[in-house]
Parts: sequence; C-alpha cells; structure tokens
Amino acid sequence: MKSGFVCLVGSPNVGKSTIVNTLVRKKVSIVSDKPQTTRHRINVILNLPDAQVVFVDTPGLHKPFHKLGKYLVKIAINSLEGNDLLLFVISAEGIRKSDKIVANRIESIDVPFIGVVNKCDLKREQTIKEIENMFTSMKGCVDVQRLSAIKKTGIEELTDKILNYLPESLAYYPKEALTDRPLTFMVSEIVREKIYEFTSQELPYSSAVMIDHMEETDKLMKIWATILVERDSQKPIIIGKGGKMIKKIGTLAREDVERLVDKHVFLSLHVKVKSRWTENDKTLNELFEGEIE
Ligand SMILES: Nc1nc2c(ncn2[C@@H]2O[C@H](COP(=O)(O)OP(=O)(O)O)[C@@H](O)[C@H]2O)c(=O)[nH]1
Ligand SMILES: [Mg+2]
Repeated sequence: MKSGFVCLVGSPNVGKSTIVNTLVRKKVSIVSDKPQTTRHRINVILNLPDAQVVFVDTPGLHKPFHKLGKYLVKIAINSLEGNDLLLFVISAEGIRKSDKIVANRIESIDVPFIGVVNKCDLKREQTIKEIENMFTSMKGCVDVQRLSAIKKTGIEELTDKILNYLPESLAYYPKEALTDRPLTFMVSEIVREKIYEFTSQELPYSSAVMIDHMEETDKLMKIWATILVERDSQKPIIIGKGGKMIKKIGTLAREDVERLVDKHVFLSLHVKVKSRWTENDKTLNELFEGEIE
C-alpha cells in the first residue's frame, strides 16, 4: 500500500482547490473566482484500492496587505514542509510575479515537486511551453503535467504520476474519510463560499462564519451559524432586500451540506457586526486555531 501527503502550492486563483476537488471527484474544498477564497489548510483524501493520497490544499502564497492576509501566507508556508510531494500549480494564463516568489520558496525546501500547468483549456500553447520550461529548470522538479481541472483533462495522468512518488506506507486516515476537518468546519466553509459567490468588492474579505451550535438526529441535522462582518453598512448587504440575500446564501449552503452529510439539514444564519475583526488577533486566533505556530 502506498500512502502520503501531497501539498498544492501556487499563487491565488490558479485553480488549486478546483484541482483537489477534481482529483477526489467530490466537492470538498471551496472555490470562487475571487483570490484568497481558501483561508485554511484542509486535507482532502483520495482513497484508491492500493493507495491513499492526502491532498493538502492551502491558501495561495501572496503579498499580505492586512493581518488576515499575513495569517493566510503563514498557513501556506507552514504547510510546505513535511510533505512527500508538492504540486506547484501555475495558470496557463501566464507566469506572474507571485509565481516566481512561490518558485523561490519551493527551491528553498527539500521536497520534490510536479509542475502543473492548469487552465490548459485556455489554449495558450506558447505560454504553456514557457511555464513547463520554468518548471524543468527548477531544483526539485520531478515531472510536469498539463491540466484542465474544469474540463477534467490530464487528471488520470497526474494521479498516476503522483503515485510514483508516494512511499510504501499504511493509510493515515480511515478508508471512508474524505477530509481531516470536522463537519463544523465544512459547514462554515460552505456558507463562506456562497458569500464569496453572491457578494462583491470587499465584503467577502470582511466576512467570516462561525458555527454556534449543531444538533444531530438520525434524519436531521440542525445548525446555527453566525456570519461576522466588519461594519454596520455591510450587514444590510448580507441580509438583502426583505432578507432575500441571506435566504439565498442559506438555501444553497443547506443544499451543499445535505449532499455532504446525506441527510436533511436545517440551517439558521444570523449576521453580526464585529468591527475590524480582520485585524483582531483574538478573533483570528479563534478562526485559525491549530493552524498557526
Ligand atoms: N478556465 C479554467 N478555469 C479554471 C480551471 N480551474 C479553476 N478555474 C477557475 O479559477 C478560479 C479559481 O479557482 P480556485 O480553485 O478557487 O483557485 P485557488 O485559489 O488556486 O484555489 C475559479 O473561478 C475556477 O472556476 C481550469 O482548468 N480552467
Ligand atoms: Mg483555493
């Protein structure tokens, strides 16, 4: 049996979380078109007949512009070492300055990596070749792979290549496990994904979701959660006209949670203003408990 940890690294928005979901064929890590959607490290588990691959999805590495951003970069950096393999992901849209910063990080540690060019459906042959050349010239590069996580091309080839670099080892998690995270975490992430989807500008970055209480019976799961925002003016946006927005967020989040837990879900959301929580160490420590050294 082969088993090991494979960490996805790259700039924000290159498609890391989408790749993880495609690799395990289930939506576990949240995705949006806005950078810095992934705030936490999450282990997403692929169980194969003779192997267990633990994918570590991280927030992207980027230049932090507020305290929350600094926490995200710390989580991404802390996640690099101690893996059996890295997947260094760059988008076929082109090499950005932040990709070069990531490259330096990767070369400074002693873990092999597969260079992944994602979004190849955009068909930028010249750029794709440039990215592949950059990968193969780097220290630690063991292979390259072209991918479209959206169109699901290159996924099987990538899985096979990954298995080549995993050590013989017993499984780290039970066979039926999909993630290392508790359900409370998954639910708050799903609600956050809907906020990212339906609100714009600074609102996604000003909000966080905390689970207040959960009750479970055989047929029903009841969840009460609070959406934190930073300013009074943001509360009516999340609630929407006549409560329309919060209803939409709640309904779609409930449906996703139902798919995840396979039972009926009751989800109650309420909104609370907590001024400048993105700069507040106490709140940040609570949100990122166990993820920051
Ligand atoms: N065209 C295209 N878009 C993609 C692909 N993979 C991801 N995306 C989009 O890129 C955006 C960022 O994806 P996400 O997985 O959240 O990126 P992350 O920040 O690196 O985790 C989303 O809008 C995705 O739908 C792909 O293969 N092709
Ligand atoms: Mg992500």
